[in-house]
Amino acid sequence: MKTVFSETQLAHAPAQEISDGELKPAVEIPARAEIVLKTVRDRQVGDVIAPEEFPLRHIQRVHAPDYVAFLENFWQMWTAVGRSGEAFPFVWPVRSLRVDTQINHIDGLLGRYSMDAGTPLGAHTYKAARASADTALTAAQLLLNGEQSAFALCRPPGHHAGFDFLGGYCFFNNAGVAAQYLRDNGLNRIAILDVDYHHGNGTQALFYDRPDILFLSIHADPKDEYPYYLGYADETGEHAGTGFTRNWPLPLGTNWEAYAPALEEACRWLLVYKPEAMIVSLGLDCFEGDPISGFKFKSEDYLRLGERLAKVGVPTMFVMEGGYAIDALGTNCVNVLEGFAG
Ligand code: OKP
Ligand code: ZN
Repeated sequence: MKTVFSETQLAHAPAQEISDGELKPAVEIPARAEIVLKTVRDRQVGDVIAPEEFPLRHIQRVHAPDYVAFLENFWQMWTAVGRSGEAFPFVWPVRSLRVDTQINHIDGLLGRYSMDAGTPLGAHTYKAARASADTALTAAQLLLNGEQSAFALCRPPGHHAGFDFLGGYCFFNNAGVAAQYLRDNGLNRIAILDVDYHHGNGTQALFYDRPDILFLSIHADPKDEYPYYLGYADETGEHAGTGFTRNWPLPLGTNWEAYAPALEEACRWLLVYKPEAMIVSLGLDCFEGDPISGFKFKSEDYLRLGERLAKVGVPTMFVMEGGYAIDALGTNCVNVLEGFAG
C-alpha cells in the first residue's frame, strides 16, 4: 500500500492549545506525522510518495469560498492588528447573534469561522492544511488509478471541519474533499467510515442530505465527549440523504470487545450499500493510552480493525485523523494498515 505524505504538513506546529481551562502543550503536533512516517518506513508498508498539488477548486467543492479565503488570509490579518502569537477565537455568533453580517475585525471573523477555542492557528496553518488536503486528494487519485488501497498520512486532521468552519484541530475536511473528488471523477457511491474516537461532525454535516456519500461513525457518546453537539444515534440523514448517515455512540471506557459489535453493524451497512470506494477516517485515539480520550483499545486491536475492514472487500483509502499517544501512534496506525493488507 502506498503512503502519501508531504513535509509541508509539518509546518503547522502549534505550541499550545486551550484545554480544560488552561493553556497546555498542544497535542496535534508534527511529531504525530513523523512517528507514523517512520513506522511506515520501518515496517515496509510500501512506497511513500509526495502529494500532487491540486487546484483550490477541489477544496471549494466542500468548503465555502469565503471560508477558504479566510484561512488563506488569516495570518496576514492577524499580524496586521499587531498580534504575533498563535491565534484562538473567543467570541462566536451563537443563537440570537447574526452570522450574516459583513465583519471587518479578525476576531469577529475568527469566531464566525470556528467551532471551538481549542484549535490554534499559526503562520503556516493554511499551507499545511492545504498540503494535508492534497495528500487525501492524491490518495483518492491512486484509487481512481486502480490501486486497491492507499494511505493518506494527513495532518492536520479534517473530520471536525465543516462547510465554513474549523475546529477540533481540523481546517479542511480531508476525507470529505477526497470523497467529493471520487464522486467528481466517475464513482457513484462512496462510503466514509469514521473510526476516530471523536464524532466526525464536519464530515457528517457535509453530506447529511446526500445519498451518494454514506457516512458511518463509531465514537464516544457525545453527551460525554467532544464534539457534544452532534453524533447521536437518531441522526440518520435528511431529505434525499435520509438513511445514509449512521452513528454508533459508545460509552466511555469502551474496549475492543464492546466496540466490535458496532463495527460489525457498520460493516453490514457497507455490505448493503455496496460502495465503489471506501474512505476510512482513521483516528487512532480509541487507544487506551491516548491522553485526551476514554476508550480502551490495545495496540493489537488495531490489527483486528484492519483485518475486519479488509473483509469489506472494497477499494479503500485511509485518511489519518486523530490519535495523540505519540509513542504508540506509529504502531497503532501501521497495525491497521498491516491488518488490512493481510
Ligand atoms: C480531534 B480529533 C481535551 C480537549 C480536546 C478537542 C478534541 C479534538 C479531537 N481536554 N478538545 O477528532 O482527534
Ligand atoms: Zn479524535
